[in-house]
Amino acid sequence: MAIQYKFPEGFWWGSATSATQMEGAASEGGKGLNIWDYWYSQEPNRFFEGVGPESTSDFYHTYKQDIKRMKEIGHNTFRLSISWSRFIPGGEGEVNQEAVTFYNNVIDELIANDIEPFVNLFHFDMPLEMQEKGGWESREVVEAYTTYAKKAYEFFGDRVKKWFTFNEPIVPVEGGYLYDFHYPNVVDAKRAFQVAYNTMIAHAKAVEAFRTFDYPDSKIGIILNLTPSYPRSQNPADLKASNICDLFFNRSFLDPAVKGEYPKELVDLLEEHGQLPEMEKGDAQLLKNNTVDILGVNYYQPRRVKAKEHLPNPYSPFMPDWFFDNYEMPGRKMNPYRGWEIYEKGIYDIMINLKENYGNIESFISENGMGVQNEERFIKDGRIEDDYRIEFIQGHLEWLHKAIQEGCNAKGYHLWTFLDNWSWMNAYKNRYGFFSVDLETKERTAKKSAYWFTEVSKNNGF
Ligand code: BGP
Repeated sequence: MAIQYKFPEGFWWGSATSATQMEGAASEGGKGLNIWDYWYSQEPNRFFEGVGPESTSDFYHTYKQDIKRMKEIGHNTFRLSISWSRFIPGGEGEVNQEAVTFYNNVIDELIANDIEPFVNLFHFDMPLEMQEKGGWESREVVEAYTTYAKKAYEFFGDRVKKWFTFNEPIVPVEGGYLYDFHYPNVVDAKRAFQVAYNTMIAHAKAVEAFRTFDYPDSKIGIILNLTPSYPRSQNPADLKASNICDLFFNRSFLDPAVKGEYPKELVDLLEEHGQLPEMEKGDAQLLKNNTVDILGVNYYQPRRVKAKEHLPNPYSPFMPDWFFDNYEMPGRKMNPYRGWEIYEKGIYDIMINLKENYGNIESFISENGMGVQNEERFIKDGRIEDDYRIEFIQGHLEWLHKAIQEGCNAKGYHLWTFLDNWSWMNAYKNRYGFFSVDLETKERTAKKSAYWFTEVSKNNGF
């Protein structure tokens, strides 16, 4: 078949996952507790069907065979995260030798299979002791994270050439401090902004530390979930709502990470409402000096917004949502399981924005995917026929291809995710993998999309 969408030479084909969601072995190998282990022990009912993070997809024990599977379906790159509480139980102090052995084995096995490891340092999984010290509200924790990052570079930096400080740093802000879907389940915008700000400081310090190492062909970046804010209409009130949304949910991390400074409009808005976080002398310079080399873009769904229908209750806690309402566009295409709109062109709009407003920074799609419930319905002859997922990936790749044709600096595409994995409060509700996982036996079976992806990677297009 003729290839209609050919990608640039050396395009990164692969997938992404995170430690807590995939490794399992939560109380093995000397791992300390993180906030997920703890929260689950306190409130198991808040997790879909009461399934917690203790064994997830068992990658800790099966990494060898799993990496072989990655190779078979055409991965040339793969993103994992290091579990801070596994590597340094408690978050500070001694490095855990069993963790060093595990991550060394994974990294070496990937490289032996010609799969470049992309390593992320923080994917929502704060060590419990660090949370008890105040989590990202505390500068002490920022320092501990910086030390952890240095240790990771020291132990693995000779082989890992792509590093990421954080995955979607805004999600713990939203989940933990605004909307009650991550521990510590606080609802307090002022604290949320402090968490967001200190996370950025931790990020910049980790970038700064990275550059003291002599790894000349390595890069460091951050992974952000960039969700375009589409206004309902061109009415100035709708435009204003979408602009504020963009400031809160995209530019709050994108601008400091890539440009080294916060948008003035955002700072002014927070100041006007008495919500500015505490800053320290030297922070602005730190951010300015430590912008990223590379940006990972996670994209699942667009955000559609409109001007508020009603004035916010002045007695309610301050929220970003004081400035906009979500807009349910009639006829929008939905993934009903996850409740997310599917809008493939969003990927193109993000890339054009990076090209036009962010110096066309080197980037890649670091997550994109479709979570579907009860996929067993689609089993035919022993395999899940996930044509909907193929269609989803293809639709997004077509727009990514167009962006690249127009000069965007996008280097790859990673699916979320390789194996069905544990999705936080949703546990195993929605499945995202190229491979399904039987939760009883942990047996893996390739879905139709895995075979399709093998061809795409082999042909460098479709
Ligand atoms: C991203 C996260 C992942 C993953 C994915 C799917 O936001 O980086 O950790 O979970 O979303 O979302 P969910 O698991 O909520 O369905």
